[in-house]
Amino acid sequence: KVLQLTLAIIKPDAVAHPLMLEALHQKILDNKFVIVRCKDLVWRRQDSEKFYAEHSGRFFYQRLVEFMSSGPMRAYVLAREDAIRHWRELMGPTKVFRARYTSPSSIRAQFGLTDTRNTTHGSDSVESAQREIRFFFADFCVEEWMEKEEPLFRS
Ligand code: YYY
Ligand code: MG
Repeated sequence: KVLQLTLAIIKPDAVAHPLMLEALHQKILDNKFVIVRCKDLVWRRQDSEKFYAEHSGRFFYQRLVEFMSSGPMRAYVLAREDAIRHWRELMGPTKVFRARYTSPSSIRAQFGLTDTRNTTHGSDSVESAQREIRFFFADFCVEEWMEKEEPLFRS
């Protein structure tokens, strides 16, 4: 099976809590994701605005943008078979109370504080994964990784 790449973020609420950060990092490893790239960073407000441009105008945009540039976060490029779907499944629904009701063992159900401070991000399509990986890791070339490194993981 061919590996797929996704972009995952551990958001500032979770990075601020050392045990939460540790637990989430471990969850990535426990779920058979390969960590292809990983870095800690802080967004300026304009980075936050650009990344979430698709939501500009929504009622939650300002609080989202403010929160995402409020402190350190951790970004990952993760590889797995069906990585995009698996990571989003692991995160659970966007809204924390819905997550607690419908997917009680998901990350957002277990660690999320509010609909904004919901611990993690995951790309939602192949196209957004491409764009988001480039957003964080400008020098990372998806096509090159697929050609040169992905085959190393095949059995
Ligand atoms: O992809 P996902 O993160 O699950 O949700 P989106 O609908 O793309 O929203 C992005 C981001 O916006 C969400 O993770 C938190 C924030 N947000 C919010 O603060 N309040 C809402 N009611 C909905 C989304
Ligand atoms: Mg989204």
